[in-house]
Amino acid sequence: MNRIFSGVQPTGNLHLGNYLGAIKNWVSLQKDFECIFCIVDLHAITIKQNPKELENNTLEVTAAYLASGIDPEKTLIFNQNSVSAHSELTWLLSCFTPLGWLNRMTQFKEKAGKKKDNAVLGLYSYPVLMASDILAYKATHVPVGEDQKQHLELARDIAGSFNKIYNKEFFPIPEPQIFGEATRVMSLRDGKNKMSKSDDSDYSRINITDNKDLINLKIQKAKTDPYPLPSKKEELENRPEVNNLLGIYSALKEEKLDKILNEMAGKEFSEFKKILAELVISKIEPISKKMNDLLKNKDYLKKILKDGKEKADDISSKNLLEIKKTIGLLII
Ligand code: AQP
Repeated sequence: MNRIFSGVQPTGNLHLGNYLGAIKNWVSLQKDFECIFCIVDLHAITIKQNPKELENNTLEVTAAYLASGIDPEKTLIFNQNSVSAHSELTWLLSCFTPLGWLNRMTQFKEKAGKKKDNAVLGLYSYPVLMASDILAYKATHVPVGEDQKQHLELARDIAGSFNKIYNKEFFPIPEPQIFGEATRVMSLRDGKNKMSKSDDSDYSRINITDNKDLINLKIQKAKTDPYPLPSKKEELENRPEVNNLLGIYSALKEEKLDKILNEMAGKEFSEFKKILAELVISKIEPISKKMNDLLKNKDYLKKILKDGKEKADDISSKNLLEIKKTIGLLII
């Protein structure tokens, strides 16, 4: 049986990268797969969070899921901390994860920066929590943006190693699903850095909650270069900002980049940016309006999370029990 697991951290500033790299793809996957989409609040606290904001951001991501088209009738939506199997399994799997594997993780190196000794243990073991999220449900597929590929590989290694130690196909080896023309949406200010929630410049990203005027302004101000738009993919190689804007356009339009290049070749950026801004607004504005409506009824959002939690608890607690028995832990 195929089962999908993925999540978004409730760390504020949900952006176009999160939408194109993750949420938009999830909406289509619901048709063919059993899906579990989590709001990964335990991952969020690996970086210092303001308690009130964390709570609000959790509801905001829930609203963004629903407003984008995730259907709670078909799909499980819940917040990670409410299902204890995630934390419990993290301890168990951390006993199967060599430090050498974790030492290779580039996200830890980037986020801990030069002050590695001050970084918290949770930031270091973040990928084990991510492996637990997936393996607690024996998920077979994990749709993510490019940036999470390395963490997913670690989850595959942990699953494989556990299976080998106990000589059984206990965990399916989860497959990454990386879709579309915008698997890595880059900053609007610097095409070499990914669009990110934590970038100090708000002009580096399009937030899902940005209004029409702000989206327009951010796209007009987006970094480009003095040359017209090219006609071939190869000509994009040394033009990361142009590549990024065309990738965003192509992903939102749901058309191949080659087709977009054909249409746009030779245009000036002033003209392309207008067309791009219109498209972004037409896709993002309805989501942000719906989100605002949903956020007026927090009890409804909490009810969705509670229903999801109950079903998620049911699946994950059974798997956790099996894992404990496999390891030889005495269950009283
Ligand atoms: N720029 C991106 N392009 C494509 N996909 C992206 N994702 C994130 N950024 C991009 C995908 O969004 C999903 C949820 O991500 P997350 O909430 O775990 O956050 P993150 O990856 O930590 O996002 P940020 O914005 O990069 O946060 P900071 O600034 O804190 O590092 C994932 O599937 C991710 O691949």
